[in-house]
Amino acid sequence: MKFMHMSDCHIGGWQRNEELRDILSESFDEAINLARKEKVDFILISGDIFDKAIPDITAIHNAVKKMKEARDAGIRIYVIEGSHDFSVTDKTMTKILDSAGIFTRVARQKRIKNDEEDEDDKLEMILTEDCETGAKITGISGEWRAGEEERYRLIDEKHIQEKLEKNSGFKIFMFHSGISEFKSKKLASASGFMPLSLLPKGFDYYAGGHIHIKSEYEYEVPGYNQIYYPGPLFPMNSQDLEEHPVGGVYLVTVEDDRPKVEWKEINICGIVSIEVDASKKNPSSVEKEIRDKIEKKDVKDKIVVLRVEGTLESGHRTDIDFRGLELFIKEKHARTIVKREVKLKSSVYEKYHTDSNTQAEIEREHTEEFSKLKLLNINNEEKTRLINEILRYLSTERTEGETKQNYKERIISEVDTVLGFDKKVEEIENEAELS
Ligand SMILES: [Mn+2]
Repeated sequence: MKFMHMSDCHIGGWQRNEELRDILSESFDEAINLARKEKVDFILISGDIFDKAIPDITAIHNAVKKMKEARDAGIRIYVIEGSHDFSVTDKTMTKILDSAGIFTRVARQKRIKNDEEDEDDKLEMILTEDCETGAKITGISGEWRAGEEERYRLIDEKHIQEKLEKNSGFKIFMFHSGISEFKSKKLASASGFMPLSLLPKGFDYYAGGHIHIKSEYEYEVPGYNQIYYPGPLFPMNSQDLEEHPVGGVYLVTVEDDRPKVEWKEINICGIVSIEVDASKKNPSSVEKEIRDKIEKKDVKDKIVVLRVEGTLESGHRTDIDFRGLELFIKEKHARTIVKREVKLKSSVYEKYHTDSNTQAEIEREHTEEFSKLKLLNINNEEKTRLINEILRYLSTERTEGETKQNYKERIISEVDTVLGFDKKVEEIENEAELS
């Protein structure tokens, strides 16, 4: 038996850069081609297949065409959702593709009502059996800001252990969460981590997603055997483009229920880094230095990551003609350019300044600020969570063909669910009926 494990494809991501969006698509194609070449029995995708619950149509089209090819070649595809393609209202593209038979969602649980007072309901994990290899697969999808942790706490541990003992075959647990015990310094500010003890024990392979750095934990923790995170197929932010430029997948061969795990790179496009220290310089000398550095490098068909840092001696950072530099790099036939301003400051007055580099960091900075406001009778942590979730739903775009009215209703209903208003309304209606 042989399978491929991939994760965090983020198809449709890099929305503001068409070239990078295409490279994402090409990486996915390449991974599926490799699965076919290696004649794997099935493919596991551990969440964040898509960058959004309802992604861009072109991106879906390419990915579905490719997955259909794999299906026609007899390769089964098993998925869970990640924090990106998850939706509280369950209105997701993954649900549609599951119904269409392109792939199978395996994060299936049955809620068992607990009649005892003060005791929570339990979740029974449902195993999906691969028809040809007899492998048993289950898992838990990632939710926004580690919302899945609650689900893990409800797992009926006794039930799953009995099930694992009763069933033969290779057993796989798919998940989309970080593990606090494995959290590195670099990921200190990242969210979506939970204690290892919440992961049910006894599976032969733990197919992880969510962590955008390839990580492996083999036989390090008793009871968990192999925990693997392949990371994304292609870096998803400018920092990772420089620091973790090459993505990939795991190929797992199973003999006598023991997995042999092999790493395969998916490398579509080379990356050239150009760094310039702007300290004690003016905008035009910074520009000249960048041009000189580009001249000396072969950037043809490559992604150019341009990193500028430091405080300018004079002038404003917006005086650096990045647009002109972009055209200059394109003339050299680079595939695309990604600009990284690391702590790039002007010495002159600026209206607004932040040291944060990424959208996520800026959002976090503001969320912290806003969560201090005394608005609702809830704690700061809960406020932060709510702000983040609402921000996320408000940032979803209108899908093609969706009327303004439908779009408005969808957003309102999603935000209602996040705030728990829908349940409140239901309660009030029920009470009204009773009285
Ligand atoms: Mn991801």
